[in-house]
Amino acid sequence: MLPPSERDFVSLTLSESGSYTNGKQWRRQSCLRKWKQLSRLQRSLILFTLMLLLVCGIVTSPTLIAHWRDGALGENTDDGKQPFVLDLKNEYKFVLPEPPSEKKGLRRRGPPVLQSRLHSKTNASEGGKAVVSWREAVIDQGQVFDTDIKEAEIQEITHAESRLEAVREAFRHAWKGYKDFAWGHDELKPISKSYAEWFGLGLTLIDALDTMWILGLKDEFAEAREWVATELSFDKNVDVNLFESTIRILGGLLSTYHLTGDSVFLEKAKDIGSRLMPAFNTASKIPYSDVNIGKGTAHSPQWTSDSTVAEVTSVQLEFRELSRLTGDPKYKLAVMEVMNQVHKLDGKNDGLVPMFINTNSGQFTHQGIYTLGARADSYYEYLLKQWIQGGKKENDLLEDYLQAIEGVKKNLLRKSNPLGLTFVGELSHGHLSPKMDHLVCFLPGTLALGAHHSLPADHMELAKELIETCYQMYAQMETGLSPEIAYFNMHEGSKQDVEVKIADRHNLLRPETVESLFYLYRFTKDKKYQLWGWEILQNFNKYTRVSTGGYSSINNVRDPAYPNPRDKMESFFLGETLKYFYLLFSDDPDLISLDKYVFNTEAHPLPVWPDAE
Ligand code: DMJ
Repeated sequence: MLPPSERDFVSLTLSESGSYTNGKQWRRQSCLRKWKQLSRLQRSLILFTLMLLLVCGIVTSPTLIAHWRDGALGENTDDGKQPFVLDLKNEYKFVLPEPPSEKKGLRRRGPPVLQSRLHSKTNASEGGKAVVSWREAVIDQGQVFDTDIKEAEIQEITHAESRLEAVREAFRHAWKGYKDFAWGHDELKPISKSYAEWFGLGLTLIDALDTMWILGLKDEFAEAREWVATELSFDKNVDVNLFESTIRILGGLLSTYHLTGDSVFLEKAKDIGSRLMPAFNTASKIPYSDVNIGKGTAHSPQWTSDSTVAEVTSVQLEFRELSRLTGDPKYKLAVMEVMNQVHKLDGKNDGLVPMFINTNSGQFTHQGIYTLGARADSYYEYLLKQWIQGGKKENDLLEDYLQAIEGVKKNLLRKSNPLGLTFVGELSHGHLSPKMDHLVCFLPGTLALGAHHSLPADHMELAKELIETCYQMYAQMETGLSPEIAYFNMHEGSKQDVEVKIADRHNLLRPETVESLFYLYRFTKDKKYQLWGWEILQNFNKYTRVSTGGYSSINNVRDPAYPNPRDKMESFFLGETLKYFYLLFSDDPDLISLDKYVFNTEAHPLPVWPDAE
């Protein structure tokens, strides 16, 4: 089989203009002659009948009416950018999913609260003499406006339900690929119909557990639970990355335990948690990056004794929670020691941290570069979230968070040209680079979460500006999907705000923008955030969906004719991206209430401690 880059694609455009054959021309002339031979009355009768048929056809056509309704709601997101893409070798192809049908709108399959809302609305409507027709449209038999349910409201609920169903459908499709070709392994390779192993611990399956629960996919959840109970073993001679295994595996197991109450997940969480602890046995107490969970040994990468700042400061939510559940303080003490040290360290710039920290000296290294992107991102996120998790009492965490946001405002914010988008650049030895990783798009959501928890209102204003920028990182690309890294134009007269270097044109199905859209929608109820998310979901379906199951990262967001699949579905697509889509399209504020849960950086909800209030 050829590698993806060598496969051929052609674009087919269906043209309406076509040349007639001689036979067709002859038939046209003969019809014209016959028409002229008819009397005036006969011609009028025929024309009248044709008109009548046309009018009846329009009135009774549900598709056309639905299309008009969509247009009136301004929801027609078909941008017409994508030609039909056909794979000549027929080995794989991207196919469009069936659009969620409006007719299916009133089916009752959503999460509990949404279901009851649908139910009560429909009942209210029945009380007002309305009936549900064979097409499930609500028909009012009395006066049109004498019930408490309006057609527009039904449309809106139907709309929401069909978007939720579209996410469930996307999940099922991704899961099918994982199940068929990668079951029990770390990641699906959907193009080659195989799998990739990272830690050999069923990473995608564990990352996806709580998503299945939240989406209400009971059958899928049951078979995954069975695998965890009977097949998952951490007694393996394997090196795992402390941060990645904490946020995906420990976080995933803990949150699934909380959602389900099933002790299988807690036992597995305790097992992996204790096996990761050797990472903290360093001279400085700043953990190593890697642990062998079978041997109980830990080490830095071969080429350095440094760890990444984001990694050592983004395992706290999970280990703190493990201490609370087990009653054993050793987990919390280890991770809080890291926070206490980083709190006191020299080398910060207005609260902004460098990207590396040494496991021997406990000092920052490679100083002078400050970013909210890779290697620093979740340090900021976890300052705020630990403060919320612990009941808003740990003042050092809050102080560091507030100072860092002031540091961002003072040192990293700039405006682009021509649209004047606010972006977060990187500071490199005093020089501002207009470079913004997609990873930075977690920030609008985090800022909005802080504002919700009574931090300064201007954090919310900044969040709104930044989410617009993150959306434009998608909208200004030919596929409507964001690159991994964007550069913003700042010069007067620029044609487009976002520029992309050739090496940065890939998209890994990352969640950050969808995550922030979810927070912004939850707190503002501004429908434009749902609309933007809907657009992005459709573009994932257009350009990254693999017909035989699964979704694939792509190499080129600038080429809709050949986005060039990378043959990898990252576990966070199921753990985070699809979960945040679902929560974004839900109008139920109690579906993982942001007053009761904090999401870890892999989208696994952990409880705000009940006794912390
Ligand atoms: C995830 O593993 C986490 O969100 C992490 O914080 C950043 N990288 C990926 C998703 O992009």
